[in-house]
Amino acid sequence: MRNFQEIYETDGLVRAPFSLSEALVDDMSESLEKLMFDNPAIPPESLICPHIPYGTTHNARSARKWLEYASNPGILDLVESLIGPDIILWGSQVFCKPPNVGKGVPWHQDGHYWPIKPLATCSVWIALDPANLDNGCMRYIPGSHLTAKLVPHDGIPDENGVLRERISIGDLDERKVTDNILRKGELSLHDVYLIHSSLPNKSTNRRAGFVIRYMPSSSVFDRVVGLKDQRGVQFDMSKRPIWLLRGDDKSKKNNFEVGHKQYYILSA
Ligand SMILES: O=C(O)CCC(=O)C(=O)O
Repeated sequence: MRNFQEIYETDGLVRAPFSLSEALVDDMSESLEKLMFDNPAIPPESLICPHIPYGTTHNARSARKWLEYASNPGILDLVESLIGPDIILWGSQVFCKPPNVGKGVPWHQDGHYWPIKPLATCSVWIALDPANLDNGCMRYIPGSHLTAKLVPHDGIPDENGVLRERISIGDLDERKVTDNILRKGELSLHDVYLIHSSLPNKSTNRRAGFVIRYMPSSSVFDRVVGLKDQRGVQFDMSKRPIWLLRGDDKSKKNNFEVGHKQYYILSA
């Protein structure tokens, strides 16, 4: 039997050995209702960076609670066991697919979009609702991260899609597609090179996931790349604040001041 770390290493995605408490997930769900209410113009599948409790150029108007969720010690212990003790929080997103109309997410590798050098991130996907075949759970290709290479992504004609680019179908081995079915409160962790996607929500049940992105501090969040090489990303990441949640900045090149003070706090 493979252990937690071995599954992450070989498959690129592993389910956590525990669920979050009902009280915490209920609190997150309540925060999600408020987040959607406060951001009526943002599609609920693309609520970017609620963990940043200031208004930035692109993140959803949010509350400090999301930063607390992202700093949860139990979650950080899991992440530490996969990427080591020096952990930087640099991103998050709520992918909430409303019943019947929730959009799918095209096949992609997260790293295609991100200005991190060398490329490294562990994403924690928390199920705020059950995620299953009916409501568009995440799907992935086990082992697709192992080459540690980005495959080509093409532009998508649909301006309103969740992403602007997707992996060319010819580059996919669809026979290996695996569904990441999770109960409410369960969480999975995936690698930056993993090829994954999700289908639209055609069911009558909502499917919401809160994803938190952590990188080892041996990598650098490169704001110059963030500005000039945006690929399919709709916004500028050059002023995004990042947080060193555990350990030291091993690269000694990360900037933990940019983006933290120049914005006012919207709600406590
Ligand atoms: O929640 C989804 O359907 C997609 C999530 C995703 O692409 C990600 O977490 O990187």
